[in-house]
Amino acid sequence: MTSQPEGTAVQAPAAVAPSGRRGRRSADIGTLVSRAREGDARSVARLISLVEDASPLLREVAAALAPHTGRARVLGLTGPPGVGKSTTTTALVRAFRQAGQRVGVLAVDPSSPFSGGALLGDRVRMQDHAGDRGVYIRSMASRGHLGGLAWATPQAMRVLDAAGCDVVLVETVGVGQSELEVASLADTTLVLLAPGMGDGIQAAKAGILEVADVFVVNKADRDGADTTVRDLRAMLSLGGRHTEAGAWRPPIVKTVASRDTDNGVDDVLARLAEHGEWLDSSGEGRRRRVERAAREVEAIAVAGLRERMGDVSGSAALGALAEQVVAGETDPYRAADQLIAQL
Ligand SMILES: Nc1nc2c(ncn2[C@@H]2O[C@H](COP(=O)(O)OP(=O)(O)OP(=O)(O)O)[C@@H](O)[C@H]2O)c(=O)[nH]1
Ligand SMILES: [Mg+2]
Repeated sequence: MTSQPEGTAVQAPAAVAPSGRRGRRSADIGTLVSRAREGDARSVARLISLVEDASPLLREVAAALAPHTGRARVLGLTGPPGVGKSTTTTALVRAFRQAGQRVGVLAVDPSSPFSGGALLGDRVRMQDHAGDRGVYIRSMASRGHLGGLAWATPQAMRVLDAAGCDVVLVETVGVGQSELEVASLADTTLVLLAPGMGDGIQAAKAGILEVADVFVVNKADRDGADTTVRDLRAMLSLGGRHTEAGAWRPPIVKTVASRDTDNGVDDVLARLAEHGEWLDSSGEGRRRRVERAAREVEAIAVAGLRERMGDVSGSAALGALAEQVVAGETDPYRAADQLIAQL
């Protein structure tokens, strides 16, 4: 979630549906949500499209979803390009399915034309062909505005949550800001690194050390995996949030996600389960969710204020206040207060 929304998508939450056909549309949204809750993939897809396209019906969608949300566990996966996020996601989906869980996947790819999300979709849809309705996969397209994407992702998560997913996996390419965003969306954040990726360790230094709940050193079939693990351990021992008393100490797991068996994914699942228990027992899980909601409300409110401020710029009221400032009758601060009071 970005705190600086921009572009058309983020203005949409403040938009109000045209009143004329509201009744009929509300009924449609209610039907869509009911069908999505029954596991109808097409209804889930339509709801996500509505939120992704920042449809004017967003408010109705959000209101209809709200009573059915709050159950899903959100797992964020982030890390440098090519580290194996999609492969790991696929392996995790398989494991969660084997455990009887319903899984939603959002592949958030703000830039790459070689979307790992698309690849992943193809791979897991093979299971869909076998009749598995327990997996829903969606690639979130950027449509050119990052802020919009960051904003649309929590809405899409909510759709999957309401649709009965036990687990929602969110894959984001770690390109700086985005891994912090994914961390703010997730209950548990997995940071993936691979041997020989100097970049990965640099990125870790730059901040993902703080956001990681579980480190995954993938491509452990390659030389240097143990060195990467050692480097990470050394860095973690230097201090930070996780060294405080009672804090969660992020474990490091080695994986070979591209292998079907003996790939370390069971270890990842075990660490995820432990982290889930810690989130519950420490109260941190609740705290994260409240924080997440607060940021979301804030972003929508700020977007709404900006939209209203947009109406103000060039208005007669602003013109009159500007005249008073020029004439020395008031100062810009008082004028701004008056303007805000008029909103
Ligand atoms: N040797 C080896 N290759 C792997 C492993 N995991 C993934 N790969 C390969 O690494 C490449 C990139 O994997 P992806 O899962 O697409 O990586 P990603 O992090 O999702 O990539 P982006 O979404 O483009 O950032 C693919 O060719 C995978 O087959 C592994 O454990 N060992
Ligand atoms: Mg990918």
